[in-house]
Amino acid sequence: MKTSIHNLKILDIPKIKDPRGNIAIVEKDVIPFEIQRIYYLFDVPSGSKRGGHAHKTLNQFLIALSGSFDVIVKDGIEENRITLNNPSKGLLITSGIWRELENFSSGAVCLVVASDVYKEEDYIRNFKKFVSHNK
Ligand code: T46
Repeated sequence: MKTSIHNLKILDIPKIKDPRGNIAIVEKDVIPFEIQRIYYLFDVPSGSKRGGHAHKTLNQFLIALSGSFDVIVKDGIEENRITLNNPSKGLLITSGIWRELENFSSGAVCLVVASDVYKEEDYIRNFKKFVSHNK
């Protein structure tokens, strides 16, 4: 089935406000997949770009734990730029979507919750191949 950028969602992460500092909680009901891996991007130099690929089956949930960055999503027909800058919201990117991450602020941390362990064979790192794969 063809995946569209219109299927992507920003999800609210339940949070408890507290004068001592807020707490946001990602329990299994927040994310519509079983969590198999968590990783994070940090110390990203100014002007650096990450991503530049799609996944065949992997679903991911991206949170700007600190600072901000832009996620450009493409489905082969349309594209959209989403700025993540709120640690109590996350972007759900389903499989079959090309993503590029850029415009990282100083101190930005991108937490990624993933539906599977790392598998290089799940990546499509060539945009032309992605477009034909997604047709
Ligand atoms: C994504 C964006 C948001 C591993 O060995 N295990 C891992 O779990 C990951 C994520 C990466 N790696 C290795 C593979 C490469 O040798 O770490 C190196 C850098 O990976 P990559 O160039 O794919 O990093 P990004 O930041 O471009 O992409 C990553 C994820 O790979 C990708 O799924 O959506 O973050």
